[in-house]
Amino acid sequence: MRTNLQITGVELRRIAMPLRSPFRTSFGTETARDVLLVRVVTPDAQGWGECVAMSAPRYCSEYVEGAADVLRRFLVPALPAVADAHAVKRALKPFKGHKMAKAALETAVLDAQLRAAGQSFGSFFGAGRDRVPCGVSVGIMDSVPELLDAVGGFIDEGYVRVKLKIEPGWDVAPVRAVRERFGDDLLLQVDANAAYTLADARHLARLDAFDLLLIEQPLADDDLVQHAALAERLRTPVCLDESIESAEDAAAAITLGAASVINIKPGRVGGYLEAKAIHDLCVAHGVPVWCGGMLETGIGRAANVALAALPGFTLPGDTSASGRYFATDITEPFTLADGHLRVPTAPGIGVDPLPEILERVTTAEEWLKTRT
Ligand code: NPQ
Ligand code: MG
Repeated sequence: MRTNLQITGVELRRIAMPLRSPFRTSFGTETARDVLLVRVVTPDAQGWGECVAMSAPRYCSEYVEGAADVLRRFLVPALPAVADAHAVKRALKPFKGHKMAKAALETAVLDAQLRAAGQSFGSFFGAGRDRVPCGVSVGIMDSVPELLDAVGGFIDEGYVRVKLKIEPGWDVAPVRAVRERFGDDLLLQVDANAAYTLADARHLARLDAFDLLLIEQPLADDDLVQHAALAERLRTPVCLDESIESAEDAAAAITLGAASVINIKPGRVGGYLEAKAIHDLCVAHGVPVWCGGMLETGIGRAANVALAALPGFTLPGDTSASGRYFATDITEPFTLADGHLRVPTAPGIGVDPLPEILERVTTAEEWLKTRT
């Protein structure tokens, strides 16, 4: 495979994508997705990366303007003139944090590299399947009847697993209602986005009655030790999302007993190479993983679906269809067939933005020169 990619320039593009309905979590309500796209240009191919940071630092410390700033000021200037994705990862390592900004740049380089070599993401990472089963993440609602309507609609669409967003005051009752309405066979899990403390352990143990697949990120991001203590007091398996920003974090969580399941989001951990390393570590330790979602456009979704096809991804992910979030995606939409999404097979991420739609949603463009 060709690994000598001459990077001649990088484009940062901001796009505004209205959400089909507001998405409420324990950290806030979103009505639109503010996305930063990175396009890497080389003589052989161009490549795309999607930065999954949100406009405000509520899910984690990163935010879109901050990601654009660190890319422009530090990360893009640090790119080697000739590189592949592994060399880019090494070149970005001296800069602390900013995993989502790094992931977008590394992914764009990997996409260009694989397009030049004629290899798909799935083939490069060792995907073992040509389609992946999909779950759906359901936001906090104003009432239980509203929630039951939403969940029923997603089940009718074919989603094979339902994840309910929870927070103090919206946990046991909605979970009980969904179980009662849709039965014990529904694959059901919850995500607290760090909304509880260890003082809530007794309350959270009430969820044990509902046979959930897992409870995701109940406590604060940096509370590995307290997650381990909580796990001792719950029958429901504890899954970590926000707490895991690297393979080292995953190793620590497993060693401490803080996570019996891990949600892998390539953006959160600095890219697909690190995501693959976490997958491999978890397979070695017998820890199941699944692919999270950050309301990606088709660009980010394509790569996530390829990752989710790796053998260690034994639980359905949040890799929902484009239509879960957007009336119009910037690529050909990902659609559910029998609860599954097809893994792209074309080179690189395997999809391209549709030029007219991309232009229509673009709010800003910026061209960054690189070393040559
Ligand atoms: C999670 N995602 O697993 C996240 C968090 C999340 C699919 O539940 C705009 C952009 C709104 C990104 C809301 C899902 C968001 C977002 C929630 C990410 O924790
Ligand atoms: Mg989560």
